[in-house]
Amino acid sequence: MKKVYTCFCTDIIHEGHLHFINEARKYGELTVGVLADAAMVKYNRFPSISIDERVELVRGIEGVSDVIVQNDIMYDEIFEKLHPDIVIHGDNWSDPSMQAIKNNIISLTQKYGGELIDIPYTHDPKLSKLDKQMREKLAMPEFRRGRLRKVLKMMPLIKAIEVHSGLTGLIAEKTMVVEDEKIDQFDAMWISSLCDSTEKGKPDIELVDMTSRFRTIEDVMEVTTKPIIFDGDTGGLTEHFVYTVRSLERMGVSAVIIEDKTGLKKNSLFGTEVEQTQDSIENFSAKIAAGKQAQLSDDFMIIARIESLILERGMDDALARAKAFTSAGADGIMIHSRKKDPDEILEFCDRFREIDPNTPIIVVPSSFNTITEEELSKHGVNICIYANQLLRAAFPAMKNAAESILRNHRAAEIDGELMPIKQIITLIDEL
Ligand code: SPV
Ligand code: MG
Repeated sequence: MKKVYTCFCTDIIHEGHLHFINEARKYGELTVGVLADAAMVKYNRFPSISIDERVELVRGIEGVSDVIVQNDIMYDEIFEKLHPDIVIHGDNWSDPSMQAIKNNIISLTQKYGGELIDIPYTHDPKLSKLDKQMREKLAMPEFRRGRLRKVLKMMPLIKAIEVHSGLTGLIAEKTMVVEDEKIDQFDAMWISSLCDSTEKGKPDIELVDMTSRFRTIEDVMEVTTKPIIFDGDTGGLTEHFVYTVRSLERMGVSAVIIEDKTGLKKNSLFGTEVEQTQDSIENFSAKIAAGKQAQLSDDFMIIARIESLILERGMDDALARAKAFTSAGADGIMIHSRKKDPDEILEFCDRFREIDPNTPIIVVPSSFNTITEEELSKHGVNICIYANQLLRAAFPAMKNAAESILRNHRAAEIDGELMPIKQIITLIDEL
């Protein structure tokens, strides 16, 4: 009997899978690998049931001799441990991530022996609908809300990118790169007050009201499934913040970050160049506690953002606040800096980790942008937010296109720099 191996990355078993198993078992004794949680997330297939449940689901299928957990989307560990004679895969090799998997399997068969056999995918509208419904489930508020806490448990570092519209949401949702045989993508989205305001041509001073900010959330939510972290600015008055918490929870937002400033908030990247007032530890702690008291689900997170380094009040003040805000119930601490050098951020992280090994640390490396995710993770950072890059990328490109049309009195000259209409419309899913 030949040793046959295939990997499953699904939460439901339908006729297509059963057909696939039936074909695969014809080649020999079939072991099915079930892709582990973290690998599924990196591959943009968020599991809606646990790994144990997925293993049981596959174990129950007739014709499956053994079930194991496959820890990585690439097959190195499988070939080292199992030495399969045949690896069976669907014939859906078209996108770059699939190509990378195919190359990986082929190079392993050259090293260890064995062969790769494709089985054609079943193209049945009924089955495609089932797959689509599974994806839609991930977009439901109840499910999406808890997704941030889940990924925090699965992965050492979560990468979030700024989104301010349905289109930027789609970029955060779908962008995937393959490098050094590793597939990577963003884990979460950040709805920045700076970008939400700038997109509307308004200053970042809590001028764009909550109704409008919620509309942005809805636009993003309608077309994506990834968890949303909302920039709640100061949270406003405590009496208002409690309502904001309830609304965000109801919509399916995973977390709100509020900063310890008061009065007319200005963007932190202005630092001490403009007048900004830091809230007292007592007031801000009371705001956090009131928010935690108001929230109805266990999933939702209220994260306290500390502005002591921005306002040059010193490291000890930042640490004292971090301690107080976690005691008041904050589910995470965001520490911000506008220095180019990451030293003060790293010092904060190291010292905070000495007193608190668990509370998630969130950073926004806009100014200290040379530090890598790996270095941040070594210092205990759990969430890295790329807070404004999509907007900053779009603005000069749009301005350039507008200037080119004005200068040339036609659009032909700029066309080569623009995405073809056909490509941009394929980004948009139709129901
Ligand atoms: C935002 O993106 O709106 C932020 C981060 O709050 S920063 O602009 O760096 O203050
Ligand atoms: Mg902001």
